[in-house]
Amino acid sequence: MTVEPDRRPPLDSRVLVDEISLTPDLTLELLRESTSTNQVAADRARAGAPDGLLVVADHQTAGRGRLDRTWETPAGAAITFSLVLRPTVPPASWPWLPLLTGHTVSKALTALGYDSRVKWPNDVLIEGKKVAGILVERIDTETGPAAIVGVGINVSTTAEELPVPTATSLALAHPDLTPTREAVLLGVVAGIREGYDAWQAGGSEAAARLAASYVDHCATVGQDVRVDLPGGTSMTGRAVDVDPDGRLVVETAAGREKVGAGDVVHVVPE
Ligand code: BT5
Repeated sequence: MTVEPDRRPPLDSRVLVDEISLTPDLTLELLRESTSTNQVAADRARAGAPDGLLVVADHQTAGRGRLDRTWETPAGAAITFSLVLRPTVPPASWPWLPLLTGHTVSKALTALGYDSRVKWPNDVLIEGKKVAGILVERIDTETGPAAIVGVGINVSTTAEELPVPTATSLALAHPDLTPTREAVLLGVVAGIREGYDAWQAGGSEAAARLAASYVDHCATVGQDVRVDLPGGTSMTGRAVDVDPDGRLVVETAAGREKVGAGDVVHVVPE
């Protein structure tokens, strides 16, 4: 997919409106430009927006990553959206939401022909490079807690435009496949909605199936890793599993450790 950066078309609102209106449990708010869709979706949820509000920005100018990091996407090259969800699963199950999102985004990209995997907890990789980032935030609203599920996917971004060398785009990973941004967006959103609904409705059996499927498709399990922990320390070892709470299980020299949050680096042997 070679699209000249200055000739990228805007998202076709008619295609998105037509498709999304066929899905009763989604409502579309399409913004030509937005600072951060997670910010807008959180504002809407606090103002009472129901489960299923989908805020899409054609161009996001101040995208947010985890831990105050930024998410950078040139106009017309990426997909940036946030979905308001109002989970009814027990609080103990919430940590699975980011993992579920990464897993379903990866599955949707696989259905479009990409060889995609998840790096724990939810970076979506193609050939070891990050093609999509996910930021799930829990917020309190007057009608109960809501989850803001934010997803950014690099679609036609060129190597020069990517902010870091560890990133890739769909176009760079597989130039022969040329899905439109609309097709990628609709496929990914449908995948998240479907996976989320099955998980919400299916109780402990669905949770166990998700965990098994996640572990099977997680690029991290079985790898030698370094985990940079939020406190500034790090640990190294072999990632061997994901526990029922969604934590990464790492076999270290000092025994098995469980990690609930951190940045994983896959250590490739020299
Ligand atoms: C993430 O954070 O990966 C979460 C990104 C979530 C972005 C979506 S877009 C729609 C919604 N609205 C928002 O405001 N955010 C969400 P983290 O794991 O902290 O990774 C951030 C790091 O990824 C940065 O520090 C860069 O190193 C790198 N990065 C930034 N932009 C990137 C890009 N376009 N592609 C790949 N890597 C990128």
